[in-house]
Amino acid sequence: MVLDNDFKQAQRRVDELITLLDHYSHEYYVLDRPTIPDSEYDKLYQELLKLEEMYPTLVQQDSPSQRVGGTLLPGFEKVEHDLPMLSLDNAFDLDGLRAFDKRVRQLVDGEVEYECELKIDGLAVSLKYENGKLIRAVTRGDGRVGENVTGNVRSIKAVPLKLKRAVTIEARGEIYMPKSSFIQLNEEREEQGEAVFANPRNAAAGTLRNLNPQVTASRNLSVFLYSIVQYGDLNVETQSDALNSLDKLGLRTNPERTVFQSIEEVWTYIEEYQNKRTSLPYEIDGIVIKVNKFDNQEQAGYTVKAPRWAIAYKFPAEEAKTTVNEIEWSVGRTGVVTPTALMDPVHLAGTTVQRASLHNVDLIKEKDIRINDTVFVRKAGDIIPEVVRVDFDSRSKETEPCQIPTQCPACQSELVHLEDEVALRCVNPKCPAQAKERLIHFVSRNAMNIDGLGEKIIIQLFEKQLVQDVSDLYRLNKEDLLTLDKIADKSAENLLNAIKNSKDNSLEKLLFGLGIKHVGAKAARLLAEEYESIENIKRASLEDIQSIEGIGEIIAESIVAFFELEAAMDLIDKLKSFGINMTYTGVKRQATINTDSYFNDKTVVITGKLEHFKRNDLKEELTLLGANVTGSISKKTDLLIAGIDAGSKLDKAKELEVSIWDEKRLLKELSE
Ligand code: 3B8
Repeated sequence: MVLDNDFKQAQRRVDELITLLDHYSHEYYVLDRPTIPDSEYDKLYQELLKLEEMYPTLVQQDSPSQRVGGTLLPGFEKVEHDLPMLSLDNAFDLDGLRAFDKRVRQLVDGEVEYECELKIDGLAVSLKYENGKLIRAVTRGDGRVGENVTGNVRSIKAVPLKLKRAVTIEARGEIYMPKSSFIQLNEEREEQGEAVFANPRNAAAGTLRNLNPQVTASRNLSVFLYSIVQYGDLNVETQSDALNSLDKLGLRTNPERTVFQSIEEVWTYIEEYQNKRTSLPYEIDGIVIKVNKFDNQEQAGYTVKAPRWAIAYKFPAEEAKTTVNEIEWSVGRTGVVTPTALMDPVHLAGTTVQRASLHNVDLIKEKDIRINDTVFVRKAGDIIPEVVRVDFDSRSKETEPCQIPTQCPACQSELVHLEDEVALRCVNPKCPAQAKERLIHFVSRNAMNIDGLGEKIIIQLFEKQLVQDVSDLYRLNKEDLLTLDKIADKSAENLLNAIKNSKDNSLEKLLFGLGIKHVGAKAARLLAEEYESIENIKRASLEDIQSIEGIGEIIAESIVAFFELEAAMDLIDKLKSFGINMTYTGVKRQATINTDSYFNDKTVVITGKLEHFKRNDLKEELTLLGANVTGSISKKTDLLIAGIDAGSKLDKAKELEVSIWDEKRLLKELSE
């Protein structure tokens, strides 16, 4: 068969594009050192998509376009590891390390060298490459048999689908979620009425073991490889050689590694990283110490469970002990009932902690948390308080397992477990707690942004039956407001004004404010930009909505379901009758960068916990004002925005004399 010229040309270009894209994505995701702007990358990527669309036979298995298979996996296939995935023995102090060192020296001839690595707190996986191509990714499982998660791992951009050389190897490493992605993910989930993850490790596990690879693709997982178990033709003699070879093949390794000649030197490394721990962008739970030379590793050998040539030093956790006084059950906007432990206040890593979400019933049962228990708390992602475990030794005999409610704490209707959700839900559409939460959400900053209408006022309005649903806000008059605590003439007028002004908001604020399940601020904006009016959204088909870049099946289904609800349509009609704008009045994103703003061309870093903003939204807002928002402080940084518990970035900013603003200052500047 004679191939026509166009095809041959396309074929060459596709190869070229894949090589280029792989190269840039390696720089971006593996080396953290991009050399071209994202827009340029996207241009090349779009060109590839177009060619692949024109010539479907040119779609290669390892093309960057094939990272996300859209299909749902039918559970995970069990796979037996060629070589078992062992775990590591632990040491908890210098004595434990000295004992390890002594044993190693008894087993090994000659001098011993130790290679030290950070112990990443994620999930172990094994990656198999055949002739340079990723063919299989398997979790550790029980060490002998793991789960085939290839589909999901293929969507992690830090995992190359193709190595720089056509080798056949098996590499192992740790998949993790960066701290900032974890915090952002939880903020988004909370906003969308979904259950949040307890810590980055759980979030990574939930993401990797999600049956929809698109979900995995949409969350920011990454990987560090730490060993090779099948070497192919690689010629390596030490652990440090092995890691360097992984680098050369394009596999991501952690750079914070060092080789030492004695266990005393190893201890200085441990102390150093114990101090640096909170400033790293990912969670570590210790240091792994490995005999560096492979012939020495062989001499040391293995137990059935673990190598004798390595040990994990576990950091003493930054934990505090306190007592659980009460478990509070609260009902969210979407009816999810969430338990929170109320505890004696205790000082932990810079703040006082007295509440910690217990997330769901399964977690309470699993950890067997009871009222009056002494518990250990820590901060997940360095910010979010988490109950780690119960101190069973100090449990008194009188405690009883925590009572799980069967009725809604607000409306007493029967609670349910929907499908395979872990969440306990109140499904009463008239539940007052949900109505209250919906109101609070409706007036919040990213929704209708009604200034001055805080939670306390909403609760009063609701309890005095002045408002039932969000449309009633627009019915309020001055006399109504004057019946509330601490509201005088002037503040009543201000409130009425703020309510009135909110009628002119652009569609995306209303859409977000309606609290449609899974529709966060970002999805609302995409919908508003695409359809421009609520009528158009109502008319749109599932396929149509789903075709919007950034909106998946789950969101699309939820939107369609919402607009089919009679109650939803009634509410929208009521809002319309009060003159609430239902069209998009914003300017499409690209055009809105404001070059007059203070932030234009400034390099800005955001750190710590923010009270007034969702981190992601703030980032977007500043970007629209022309700022370049980055993750780490350097000489190029113009401004640090420091929330609560700002930590090491704040120190570094001070050191480099970077301007530092707190949220108050930022709010002031933004309102000007
Ligand atoms: C042998 C070597 C298990 C591990 C290992 O960052 C073995 O090396 C292991 F049987 O679990 N979490 C690391 C990490 C974990 C392991 C490792 N190295 N850096 C980690």
